[in-house]
Amino acid sequence: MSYLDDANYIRGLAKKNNELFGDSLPMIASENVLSPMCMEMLISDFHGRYAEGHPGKRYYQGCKIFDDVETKGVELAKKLFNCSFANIQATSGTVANMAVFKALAKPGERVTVLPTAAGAHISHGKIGGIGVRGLDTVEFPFDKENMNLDIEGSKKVIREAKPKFALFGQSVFLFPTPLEELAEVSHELGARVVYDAAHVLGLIAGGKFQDPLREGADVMMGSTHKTLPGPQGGVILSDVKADSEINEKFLKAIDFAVFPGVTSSYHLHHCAAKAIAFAEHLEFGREYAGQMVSNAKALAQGLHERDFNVLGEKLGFTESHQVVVQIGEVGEAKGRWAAQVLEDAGIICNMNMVPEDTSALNPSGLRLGVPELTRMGMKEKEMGQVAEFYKRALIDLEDPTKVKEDVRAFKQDYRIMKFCFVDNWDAYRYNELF
Ligand code: DSN
Repeated sequence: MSYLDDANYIRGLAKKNNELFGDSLPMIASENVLSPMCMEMLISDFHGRYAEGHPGKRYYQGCKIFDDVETKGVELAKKLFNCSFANIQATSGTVANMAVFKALAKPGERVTVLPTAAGAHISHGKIGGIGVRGLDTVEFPFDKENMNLDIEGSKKVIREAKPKFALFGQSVFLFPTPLEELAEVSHELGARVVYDAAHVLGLIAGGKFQDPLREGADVMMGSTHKTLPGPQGGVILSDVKADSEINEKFLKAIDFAVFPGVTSSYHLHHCAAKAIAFAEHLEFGREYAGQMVSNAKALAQGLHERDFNVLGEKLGFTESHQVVVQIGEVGEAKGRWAAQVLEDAGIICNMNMVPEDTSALNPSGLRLGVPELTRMGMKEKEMGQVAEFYKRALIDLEDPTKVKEDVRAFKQDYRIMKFCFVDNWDAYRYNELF
């Protein structure tokens, strides 16, 4: 008996999935598509190898060539973020967060965080990484009208909580964090300032959001596969210089928390692809980041003009790659319904909590992201057409299968990846691999 049919079944599903996303409008804000040069690293021999430690100091033999890869990756990361410390080993954004939580606080110690309904990542909460590390949390107040932290309220929280670290950064992230003021208060109390840049890493690197390492963050974590469109993985960055015993200890603690703390071997093929993604972003990131922000603004405006309740109106809807739409009233919890109708219409996004929601599983919002559409060549003009598809599906309640046909036809003109060194994504993804 052979299981070849099962193996081919999985290959067939992967092909179908490629076609599904190729024909749809993928608008999950945390997702992106991988450049051919990065993808090549994922199927290289690095995939099957082990390395533990740091370049030149390995537990395993056979790492000499990979040492050069990691050394170059770290050098490119430091250049991209204009900083003095980079660790590119974390296998995901959450793993990077876990390492920093482990390095900076012991179980039972107190930290300040944003609530999930205000857009904090799941790892910032008791049910996620913060809870796994056993940390005690006090939440910052959030201002829905400004879609940002309530600055005075947050200062008060920091002063009263006296946290080991103050954690900033969101997964629903429309506007830059007022970091300078809050970092000042944190530092006065001896708390470290931690900024989770998972979503906005590529915007920061492209100079189009905020610059946390210059605004007071001691350490910044990020995902390498969202607005910074590399392989799935994490990175930890800091501009703290090892110029005192305390700072040296701080940086060493971060490295030590990554390995042996939360990784053993750490996906060498992903590290190689991260290095290429950093090089591509150094080359194209400024233009790509600028276009993502312009596209998100254009999409928000297009939706607003079509009578959607787009949050953040007072400040121009968004300064990032995201748009948040509330469907109906908070109590109606229509986010799930809307996300399903959109999927039926060929638009893939996710339901999301808005600040007053109490249930993550029955929220009233949608979070929309433009990183992938931008990477596939769409600009402001196309965002108007995209907004019109939303209107047809959710306001006109047109038959979703009809909308889906039109989405598919529309998408055929956007099959060449931009902002990367080799742009034959179509050939690579659809023909060469299958
Ligand atoms: N949960 C992901 C997001 O979509 O924001 C990040 O890990």
